[in-house]
Parts: sequence; structure tokens; C-alpha cells
Amino acid sequence: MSTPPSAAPVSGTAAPLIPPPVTPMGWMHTARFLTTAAQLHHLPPITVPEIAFVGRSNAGKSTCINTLTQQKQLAYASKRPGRTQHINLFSLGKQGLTDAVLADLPGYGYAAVPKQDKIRWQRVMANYLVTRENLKGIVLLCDPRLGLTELDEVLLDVIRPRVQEGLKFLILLTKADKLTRVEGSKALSIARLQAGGGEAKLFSALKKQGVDEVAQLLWDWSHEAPHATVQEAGQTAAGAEPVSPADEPPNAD
Ligand SMILES: Nc1nc2c(ncn2[C@@H]2O[C@H](COP(=O)(O)OP(=O)(O)OP(=O)(O)O)[C@@H](O)[C@H]2O)c(=O)[nH]1
Ligand SMILES: [Mg+2]
Repeated sequence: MSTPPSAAPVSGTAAPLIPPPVTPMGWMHTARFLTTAAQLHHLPPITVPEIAFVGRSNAGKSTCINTLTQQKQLAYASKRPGRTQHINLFSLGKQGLTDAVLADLPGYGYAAVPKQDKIRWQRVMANYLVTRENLKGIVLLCDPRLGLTELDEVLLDVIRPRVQEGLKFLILLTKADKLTRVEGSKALSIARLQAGGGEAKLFSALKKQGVDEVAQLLWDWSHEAPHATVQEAGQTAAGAEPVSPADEPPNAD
């Protein structure tokens, strides 16, 4: 007699057919590449929550995404600053049931980038942060040895109105492995003041510090309120309005 695959082990009572609970780390591990865009109007209209990773070039955005998703090369990380040059989106959730998206953004402040490219990118990013309708949260990565720079402050000014309206915000102090314990807690106190309505945390990809906490936070941001779950990212769930490229402001770039 053959045994169905779902049958209970020989001894004991029948195992209930309940799927294992999703942990934030398990959820992060489902990340897969969705799309890449050099301009805002190339981004697909998405209704699920999107969480953007922003910050100076070389701050550790791509490495952070790889660490959180437990994948070596999902996002392109490099010793050479300025490697991420497009907005790269990654889907989260079970295959076919995307429930959130991560966005890896190009870094700013890299001196070797030509001025025109810098200005163009600053405009794209400001437009993204102000107009992306499904943007649920922003993770601002900052190397605490440098602290928040002038360009980080500009970004804070751009997003402040949205944070006041409920956009989630986290300052993530990266490369915490380079700091002593005392330096770390001092940097954290300063960042907490700078974060305004948001939070601040220490993070190290090298030592896996802060990984569980950040995964939990992103899970909470993405699941706190009723939101659309789509069959595939880019498709609209019933009742949800898609953001069509035509809705972008004319100056979106
Ligand atoms: N020691 C240490 N190094 C790190 C950590 N996170 C990132 N790095 C290093 O920092 C460098 C830049 O990392 P990336 O993840 O490419 O930085 P990025 O912010 O994506 O950079 P751009 O794409 O240029 O904007 C790489 O050499 C990483 O190995 C960390 O937690 N600890
Ligand atoms: Mg990068």
C-alpha cells in the first residue's frame, strides 16, 4: 500500500496540513530580480508596498540587500563606487504571489561622476521619492564613519513631507563592524535624532549584525495595513488602481 506524501509519520497522530509560518528571514529569502530601469517611466506600475534603499555611493546598499535576502549576487555590490546605475527592483513573496518589492537605487555623491549625470540622477531620484505611489518605506544607508552628508540632508528634506504623512523611514548605519561598541552607540544616538519620525539601527553585512531586526521591520512595514497582493508584480489586484506611466509628472525622468 502506498502512502500519500502528506501522511503522518508512522507513529503518533496525523500531522496537520498547515504550511509552516513565514518568518521575516524566510520571506526575505524569496527575493528575486523583477526589473531594472534607468528612467522613472520605465518602472512598472506596482500596487504592492515598495521599499527603497538609498544613500551615498559605496554606503553598502546592494550588499545590504544581498545580506537580507541571503543571496550572494542578487544586487550588484562592488568595491568600486557607482556600480549601481539603474533602479533595480526585486520581488518578495512566494513565487507568483508578490507581496512587496525592494528597490536598489544608485548611490549619490561619487566624485568621479560627471556633473550632468549627477544632476540628472538627483532629479530622477527626487521624482522617484516624491511620486512613486506604492513607496511604503525608505531605508537610508549611511556609513557612520562619514555621518549624514549634505546630499543625505537634501534627501531628508525631499522625503520629510511623505514621512509626516506616514511613509516609513529607517536610517541604517552600515559597516558597523568598523566601529567600536562605544562609537556604535554614539553614532546610533545621533542617527536617532536625525531620523525624525523614523528609526535608526546599526547594521553589518560582515558580522550579520542587525539582519533579523531589519528583516522584521521590513516585514512589518509591508504587512501592517491591508494591501494588494498581486498574482505577479505588475499585475493589479482587484480594486486597486494601477499607476500608469501616463500618471507620471511631465518632468519625471
Ligand atoms: N566591512 C564592511 N564592508 C561592507 C559592508 N557592507 C558593504 N561593504 C563594502 O562596501 C563596498 C560597497 O558596497 P556596495 O553594497 O556595493 O555599496 P552601494 O551603496 O550599493 O554602492 P553604489 O552601488 O555605488 O551606490 C563593498 O566593498 C562592500 O563589500 C559591511 O557591513 N561591512
Ligand atoms: Mg549598489
